[in-house]
Amino acid sequence: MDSQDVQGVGGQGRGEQDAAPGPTPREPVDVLVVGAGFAGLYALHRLRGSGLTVRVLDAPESPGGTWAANRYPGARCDVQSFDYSFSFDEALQQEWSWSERYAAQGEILDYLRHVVDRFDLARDIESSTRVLSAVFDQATDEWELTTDRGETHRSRFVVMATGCLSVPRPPDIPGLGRFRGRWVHTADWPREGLDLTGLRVGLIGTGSSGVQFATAAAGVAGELLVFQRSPNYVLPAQNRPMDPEFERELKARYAEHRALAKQTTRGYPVPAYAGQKAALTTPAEERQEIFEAIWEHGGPVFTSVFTDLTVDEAANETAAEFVRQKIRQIVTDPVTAELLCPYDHPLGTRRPVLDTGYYPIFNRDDVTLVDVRTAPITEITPAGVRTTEAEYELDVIVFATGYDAMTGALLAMDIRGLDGVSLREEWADGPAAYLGVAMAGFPNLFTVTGPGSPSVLTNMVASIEQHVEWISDLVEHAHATGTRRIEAEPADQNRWVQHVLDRAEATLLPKANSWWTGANVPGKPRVFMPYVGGYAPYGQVLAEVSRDGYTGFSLTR
Ligand code: N01
Repeated sequence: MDSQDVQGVGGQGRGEQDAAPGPTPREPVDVLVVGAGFAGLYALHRLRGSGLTVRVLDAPESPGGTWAANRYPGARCDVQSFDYSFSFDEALQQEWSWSERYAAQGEILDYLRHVVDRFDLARDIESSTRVLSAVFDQATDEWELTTDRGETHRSRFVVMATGCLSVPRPPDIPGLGRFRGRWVHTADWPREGLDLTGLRVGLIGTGSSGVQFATAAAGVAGELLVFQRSPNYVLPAQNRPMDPEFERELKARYAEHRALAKQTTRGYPVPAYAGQKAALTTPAEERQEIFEAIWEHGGPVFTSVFTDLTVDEAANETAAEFVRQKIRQIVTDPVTAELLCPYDHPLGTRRPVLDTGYYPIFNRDDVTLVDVRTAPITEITPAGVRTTEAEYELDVIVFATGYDAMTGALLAMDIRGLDGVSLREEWADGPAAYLGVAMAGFPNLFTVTGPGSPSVLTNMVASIEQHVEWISDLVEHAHATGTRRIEAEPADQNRWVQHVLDRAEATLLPKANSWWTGANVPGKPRVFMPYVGGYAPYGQVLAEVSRDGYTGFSLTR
């Protein structure tokens, strides 16, 4: 989406106006997969490897999911490259080399293109094909998906690999249509690029996307104005070029490293000293040393360094104040430094933001922090942004305003299960899914990293592999046993949903207004969506469910 294509945000593609009257039915397949990011690509490879016929339908013009969409300057992953990559194929992980500790967007997209070629995936992927609806046919126990190409696709099983952060939130500020300059959303950066050299650029949004963009744009833009509503705790990634010696050593024991990752709560190992002690019972001097060590180590593991940071507000405050002290040390203007300090939520209750030099940009003369909490933005004017206090003239406005996360992509489609019941209605008060992978009343349909699974709290690639493998095993089992219908039991689903809520409530995580709770989207039910139980413990639950004959599911032949 950019100023020339406002419609792109919010799940609408080329639109129904292109659709020929009367959809054309396509040859049925065993499994339809929706989405061709990490999840869809692996689902295709894995299911095809079981001898099933699989077709992937994907709205963008080429595969890559979030890494094809987020082409904004500075876009980079906040999980280390050698962890944020597929582990299912030893040869793949041996042959691929990451150039940095944290991979930039372009490199991850190159990796995914390599995966597509290496496993000959392209022949079963239909790009530029947006699924508009999915309807369960009770007579045949099959799904029928209708696309914006005016075609219908049928299969017994459907895997929704639609991503947790794939529906950008459109800017909801009045007046945008009148803006004379150019505006863009970070999640839909122009493919041809956008030269910001010398321009007056305004950035709205200071989450992960905004922070990365600001860091990259400072010094390129003639002037950068960062409109900040809520400060976040921005932690250092400590990114660096990949050390060839480290890479050699890691690759020599890659399988062992992955096996260790499978036993962790995050889906990747953390330093040995992390998670050993409680902050409140550790003497202040030692606590400070441990915070310093993990700050130097870098990465999102900061929030796991003590056992009590996410469950005890006083413990959390020790970490929060450590970060505020760092901000005050880095940012020389005390007023700006104080504005950048978060006080309104405990550290880690919103997704931690990782940076590669964010706070120092505020020491530059050409970067200004505009506090839009005390003086909110009222409108976009033809010249720029107006707040309750001033008007700021701009050539470009960059919106890093986030996503309708976790449920947005699923609910953008009209999904109808048994008796025509719609998922939108079922989820009107918040998402409910058994194990975060299947919904009662929607047989044979599975979600990869859906709400109620650890997903966004973990290394997404590890969680994707975990889900794809489990779903594939179930589909293979069904195929082998002539099972026509797999359905989550409502009682088991209710128990799981309650368990997910109880586990979240035992932590500080639901306390903040975050996209984890849906609080960033007006009108969205406020429910803490991911499962805080952790990657490995959740994996054990999945393993027990399948070992015991798929408890909580009814399997009908
Ligand atoms: O989105 P966000 P994001 N006026 O929702 C502000 C992943 N990710 O795209 O906090 C003014 O976090 C809003 O302000 P407030 C990662 O999981 C990963 O940055 O609501 N401001 C907030 O500052 C991440 O968490 C990577 O007060 C407005 C911002 O917009 C997730 O994606 C990189 C506003 C939205 O922040 C989402 O991150 C990028 C308004 N009207 C993303 N409306 C990496 O791997 C919204 N805001 C590193």
